[in-house]
Amino acid sequence: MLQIVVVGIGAMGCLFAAHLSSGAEVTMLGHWPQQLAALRAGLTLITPDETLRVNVRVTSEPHSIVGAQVALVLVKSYQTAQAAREIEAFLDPGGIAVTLQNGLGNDDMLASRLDPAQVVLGSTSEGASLEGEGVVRHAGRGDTFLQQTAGREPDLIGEFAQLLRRSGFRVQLSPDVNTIVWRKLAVNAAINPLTALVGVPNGFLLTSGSANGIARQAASEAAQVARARGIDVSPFDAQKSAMDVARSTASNRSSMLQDILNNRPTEIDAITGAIVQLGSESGIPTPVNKALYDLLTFKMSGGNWKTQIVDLPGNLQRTFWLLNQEGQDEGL
Ligand code: KPL
Repeated sequence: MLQIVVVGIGAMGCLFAAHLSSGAEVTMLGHWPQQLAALRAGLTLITPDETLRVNVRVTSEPHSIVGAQVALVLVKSYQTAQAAREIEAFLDPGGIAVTLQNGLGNDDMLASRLDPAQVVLGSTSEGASLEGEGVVRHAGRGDTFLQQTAGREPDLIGEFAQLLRRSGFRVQLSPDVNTIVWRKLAVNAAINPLTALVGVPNGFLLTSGSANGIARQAASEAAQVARARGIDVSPFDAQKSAMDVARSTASNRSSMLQDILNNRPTEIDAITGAIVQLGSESGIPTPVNKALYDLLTFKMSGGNWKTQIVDLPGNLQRTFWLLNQEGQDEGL
């Protein structure tokens, strides 16, 4: 049996650990005391068809883990540096670290501590939310992609992909996961900071004219930055995907909004911040992502984002004032 360590004990970590534990030796690694205590008593998985109780091994001590062939990284992007240090302590020399996280740069951060050949870029559109400590709801089925690397022996990625499939996930090996990561990044850039800023569910992007325009522009800028870097993301498709996801998750609170509501850090740097930075390096203007970045980081530092609208470029001020107006009726 494969020895798998799921790094991260949030919703996505719980979802993957619950499914994988039927066919592998799974250990969950994390540092959130209440969640660790709840998971030690058992993990509850709620799907549309059934509610399952699963026993998983849980630890907060990376040095206690021996013989891990796969580290499945599902921490938030701002925790990746710490995760990389921990994985370095326990991963087998022939093992792999698979990242299915949001945002850019997670694979590079893992590769800065591990052998880069051990790092596998992945992406997933599975949806999960925590209903309470130790209780995860499988909110929506999605696709999972793993980077296919030719000539790797033994083919641990292929074996892990098979295990994921047997555990109920839709998995494809792809030679170009980076493009898939960028396409998802464009969707996250459109939905997450805006919903977190105004405090609204994802469907607000479809009902508010100003939010719709801002979201489309954020997705389009991300696509233009991708293209400038030789990655095949069409601005039209990026906008369409963002709107499709907003529709299919209309009543959901985005992960970034949940982070704000729970006073946790957000993934703004690995999503919007990365687009702004790479845009500036590639000579692609990203004014809407920059505005979202500035306003949300101001809000995260405890400020009132509405007071910052006057500092935006002239053409964006009206749009964000309207956003503020339209958000008043919908705010959570
Ligand atoms: O992935 C998401 C998130 O909340 O992080 C989306 C797709 C935006 C759904 O809410």
